[in-house]
Amino acid sequence: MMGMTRHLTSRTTWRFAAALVTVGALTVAAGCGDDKKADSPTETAAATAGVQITGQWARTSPSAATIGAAYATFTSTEDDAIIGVSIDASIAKTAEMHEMVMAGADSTMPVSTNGMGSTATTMGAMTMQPVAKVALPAGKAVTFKPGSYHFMLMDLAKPLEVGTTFKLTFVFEKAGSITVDVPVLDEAP
Ligand SMILES: [Cu+2]
Repeated sequence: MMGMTRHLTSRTTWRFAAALVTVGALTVAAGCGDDKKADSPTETAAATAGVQITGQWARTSPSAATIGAAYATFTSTEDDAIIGVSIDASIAKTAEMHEMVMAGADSTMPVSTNGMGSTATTMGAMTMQPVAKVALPAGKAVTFKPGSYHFMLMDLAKPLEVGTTFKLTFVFEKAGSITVDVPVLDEAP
């Protein structure tokens, strides 16, 4: 116990003014051309309770399109599940949760190849179907992305234009409803 030596420590107090370090977030990403297709988000969820939603975006829609698609990554602190999605009628009539599945060879559903994570699937043999529930295991990031789970925006009120945003509400089994602003982009962020 050295409680009597306070005066010594005061002499060795050093102040480093402006020890402010701005860390450029621009790590030179390994953007080089190895066949890296999986663009998996590496962000981890903060230690807050509930579900964290990151990287949400919607693909711009051609003016003739009546459906749109939106994507996001969900990370829950506890075992949860996403059980619904809703959208304002000023954007689209309804929103649905979809998954891509292998379908019969007669499928003519056009599938965007943009961001497809898998190289082994035959594009023409995949189609999508509504899904009622997607599990969110605790601590595991679940990404909705082109070629996988996605949110389908049915009967768009107007085309989704790059630079705009709209609100999308996700419903979780435990975490309840969470509404986020979804930017419209050309490509995945
Ligand atoms: Cu779909």
